Amino acid sequence: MQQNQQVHYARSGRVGVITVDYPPVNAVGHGVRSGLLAALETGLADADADILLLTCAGRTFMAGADIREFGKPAAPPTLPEVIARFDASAKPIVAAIHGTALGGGLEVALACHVRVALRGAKLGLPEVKLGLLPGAGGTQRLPRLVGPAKALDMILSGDPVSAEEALALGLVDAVEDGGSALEAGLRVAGRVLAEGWSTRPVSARNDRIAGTDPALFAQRRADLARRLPHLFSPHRIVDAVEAAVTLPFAEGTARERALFLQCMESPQRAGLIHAFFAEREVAKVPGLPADTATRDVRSVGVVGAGTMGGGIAMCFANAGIPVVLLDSAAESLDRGVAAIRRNYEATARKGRLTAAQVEERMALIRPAVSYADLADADLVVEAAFESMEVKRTIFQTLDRTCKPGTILATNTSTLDVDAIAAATGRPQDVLGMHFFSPANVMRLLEVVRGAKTADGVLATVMGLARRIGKVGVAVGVCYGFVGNRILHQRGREAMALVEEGASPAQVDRVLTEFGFPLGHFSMTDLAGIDVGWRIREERRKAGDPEAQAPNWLDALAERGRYGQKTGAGVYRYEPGSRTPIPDLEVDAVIAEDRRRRGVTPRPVSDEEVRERCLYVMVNEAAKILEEGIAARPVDIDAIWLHGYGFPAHRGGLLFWADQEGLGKIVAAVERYDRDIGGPQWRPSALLQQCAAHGRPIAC
Ligand code: T1G
Repeated sequence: MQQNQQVHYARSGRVGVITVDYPPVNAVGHGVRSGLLAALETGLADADADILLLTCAGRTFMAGADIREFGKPAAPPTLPEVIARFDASAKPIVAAIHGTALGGGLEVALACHVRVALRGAKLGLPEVKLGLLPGAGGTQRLPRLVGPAKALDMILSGDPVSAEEALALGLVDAVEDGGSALEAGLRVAGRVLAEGWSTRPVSARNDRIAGTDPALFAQRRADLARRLPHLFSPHRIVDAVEAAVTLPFAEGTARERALFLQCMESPQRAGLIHAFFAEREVAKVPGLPADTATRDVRSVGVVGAGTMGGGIAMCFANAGIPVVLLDSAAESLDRGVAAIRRNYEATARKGRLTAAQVEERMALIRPAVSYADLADADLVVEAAFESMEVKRTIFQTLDRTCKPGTILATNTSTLDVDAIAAATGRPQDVLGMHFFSPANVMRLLEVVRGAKTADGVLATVMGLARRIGKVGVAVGVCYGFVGNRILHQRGREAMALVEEGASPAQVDRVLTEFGFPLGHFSMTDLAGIDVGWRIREERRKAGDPEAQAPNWLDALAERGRYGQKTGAGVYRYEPGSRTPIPDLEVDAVIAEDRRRRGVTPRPVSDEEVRERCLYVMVNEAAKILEEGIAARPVDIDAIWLHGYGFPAHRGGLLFWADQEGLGKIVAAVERYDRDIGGPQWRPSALLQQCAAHGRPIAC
């Protein structure tokens, strides 16, 4: 049969070698599927090949089905068809795994008869993260190798296991050190022939599933009903693995396929795959050539050793980049360094860092009190108090101190990056790097492009974002940039709903039922009510005409109720607990606020809460697109997915808006514009146009 350029066949001694070569990750698309079949047929027909070896070129074994083909008709041969032919092969097949064998890639390896992994390789079935389940035999073969309980753990978490753990589990038959996957595969193929290793197909092995207690599945279903009632595919995964245990292989495989197709049709699959690609798409900034020259970033400075500065310093240390952490006050510096150590030691206690790694990372962070220590840094991130005067002074000092070419970034969340850049003689080297608290945890990084920021500076920081494990999204300059500007509108509506008669707990419940991990007010308690209160007080003292009149949150802050950090805020918290408990004292404060405003509370429906909190976000997002503050809808989707916990199974704010229906949203926005008014309800022209022409906005 004709081979193709994505899969090759060659013989090495008595071994027929099948090599997949489809960069960047050997995704199993139509070309690979066809090529695998052709190469298998060639190998089976090769009289001088006693055994076959499946290996991959490039940096990894097959990393799964080609996600870009989802939602389109599957061109034959389907992956299950290919896998069935491997399973039934008259000649034993060894799979040699390196890099990441994931999803359909691992499923092909499971249909082989022997598996060898290079040390450092990872093996997993991450389909659940895409709203799917392993649809090419994974739910039927994995339990036959590692047992149904461990198979459920792996498939429900979607997390890979190391080569060593795979060996211990029985997922692979050997782990090899050194050399290439091809070399390891040839060694093992030789041993299989010489030592007579078992080459029984996995599909025919039943010892690991025999006698499984049915209670296992009942227990997993109960756990999922409690933890993930809103997700679709995890529950189908339990059904599929149960079929592996209760049905003959062929029937179990048919059941798996039916369940897989149900997941494929689910809107959650569409949402999760949109979220998968969104995270990668935003790294490509429109109008910024991929070959834009970038600057080396070998060392970094951070100005400000507070919560944000410390977290930012950790981001770079975690990536192995030396950091000078500067604070003008020695005691603040000591406190900041101690907080960083506490963070690392807490991670070590959870087993995610060794003590040696803690020391390695601490050694990368050098405390300093003099700006002179930043002179040679390639990048400096300022994370000082949110005051324009303070920041301009810092940037003037950095401008005088740092070597030419140093990139100067501000972590400001509300101030004008162009005004900060204007304090220096190098505005082309200035931009915003807006981290989200806790900076060492949250993946979002808004990269705020100033009017004069050079392309090379933007490209450097976008590449650096990926290097430190962040999802970098390029945004323009406006109050709150993109994420907080949208959050600000949701907050305004959430506050108004409570003033009108809803309770904070009702608003939060509607948002958590939608899929947010925290409601608006629980999140406020986590971030600290005092943060917003101080900014509002600053604007009121400055006589800012835009400043908001004091509200019931300010009243709580004035009572010292800052949120979790003080054990009470919008909710109260038992010592050591983060569980929000409604508090009658807060109800009284809200009632007093209503009386002061002359408001008679009214019943507010959950539907009104949902519409006013979510549609105002969509409307603001559309305005942000109109203004060019975000270049594409996918940028806004990625920002809310990775900065604010927008439920990934809904794809992203604007992806979800299309699924919700723009006509429905626009009609509601226009109604609230009439009934409530205010800038937040002025309908976005772009949103109205998309709705009027039946055009999606997340295009
Ligand atoms: N299909 C298509 N493209 C893929 C892909 C895939 N499975 N995986 C990665 N890419 C692209 C990605 O979009 C990017 O493209 C480039 O490869 C490098 O990826 C039947 C149904 C493998 C750990 O879920 O987890 O099999 O932006 O930037 O950081 O049961 O990619 O360069 O144009 O992420 O080194 C199951 C998903 C599929 C694995 C590498 N498999 N991929 O990470 O590089 S469903 C997955 C990953 C399935 C079967 C079911 C990661 C990676 P571009 P990258 P990386």
